[in-house]
Amino acid sequence: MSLKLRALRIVIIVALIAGAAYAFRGPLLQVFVFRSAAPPTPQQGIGLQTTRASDVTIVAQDLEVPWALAFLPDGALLVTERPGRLTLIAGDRRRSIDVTGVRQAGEGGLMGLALHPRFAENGWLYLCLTGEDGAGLENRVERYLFDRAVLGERKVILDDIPAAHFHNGCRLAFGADGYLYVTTGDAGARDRAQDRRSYSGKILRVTDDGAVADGNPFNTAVYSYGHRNPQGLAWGEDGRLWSTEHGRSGLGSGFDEVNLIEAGGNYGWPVIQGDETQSGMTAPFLHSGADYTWAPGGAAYLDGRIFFGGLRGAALYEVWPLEEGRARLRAHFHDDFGRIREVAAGPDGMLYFTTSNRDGRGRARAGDDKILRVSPELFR
Ligand SMILES: [Ca+2]
Repeated sequence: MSLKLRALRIVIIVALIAGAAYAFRGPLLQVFVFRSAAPPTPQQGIGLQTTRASDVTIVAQDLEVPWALAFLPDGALLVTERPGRLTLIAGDRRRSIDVTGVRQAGEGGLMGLALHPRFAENGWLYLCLTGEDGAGLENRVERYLFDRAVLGERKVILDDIPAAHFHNGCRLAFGADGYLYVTTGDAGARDRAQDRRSYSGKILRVTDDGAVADGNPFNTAVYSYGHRNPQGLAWGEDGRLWSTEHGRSGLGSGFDEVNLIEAGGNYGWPVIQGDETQSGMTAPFLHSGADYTWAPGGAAYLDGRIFFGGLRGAALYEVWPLEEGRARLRAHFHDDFGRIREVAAGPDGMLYFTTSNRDGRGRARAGDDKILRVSPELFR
């Protein structure tokens, strides 16, 4: 081969590689983010999106900011809609219940939903919502008797949780220990996240009627602190608790977090973020980096992986924890459905997730908002 031809071939190959790198710069940037300073090694490979939007089934549509999902023993689906509706979906049938006292304000409104571990016997359903007391907005956790699609016997089990137009937390989930875990945001007053007497910027752990859980680290409802706006809770099969949390916002976005939650842990907000460390504070297991924003919503654990919704990131994220505190991160359906908020593992082994394009920050598409279902087999 002549020298000229060989040079031409090298130029073409270099141009192709540069073109491909440019075309995939987004996915490459977001597919792998590592907690440690160690760069990704080639052995870990690069996992691009493997799934297609056509693999997804629409379970329900024309909802308004579906925030949390729960599965009833009879197979029906319950969803909170942020303006203040609890909606029951059973096949093609749908019934909405207006929840009294909800005040939708900014990111606040009707949010968290959980069923008691013995729901089949006691019918107890829990909601986390923004309401008003004499002093203004508050977030509170309420328990109801849910019977034949009616909400009865309302009991407020936690109240006076600071609320604001932003950062309300409000995810509810029961642990295997039988206690109810409640996330709270800093409600715009960042320093309160470090104040262990405040309910702002915390993960709380209480009994099924709102009393302090036995063994809590500070003999209060506080389980962990130093949080900004935790939005997802999911336990692994090893019992470890994972939580997704929004990092700094505004002009300097990024530093969204996936945390491994331990009793008494201080997760650093607003003192440390990203890879920063400080004695007595726990850095995130995984973060999005300084320049990328997931805006993580709900989380679910399935088959050894943590899935969570990305609002600004407009993706279904999958975290695969590896040895030595490292993790592999993949983004599925990037931009296919817009903003993704809640993610839940169904009793059928399928993964359910919701769009959030009607929350004032997205562009509503036909049928929004939706509940979608996908088989986790697609991600293998
Ligand atoms: Ca943190």
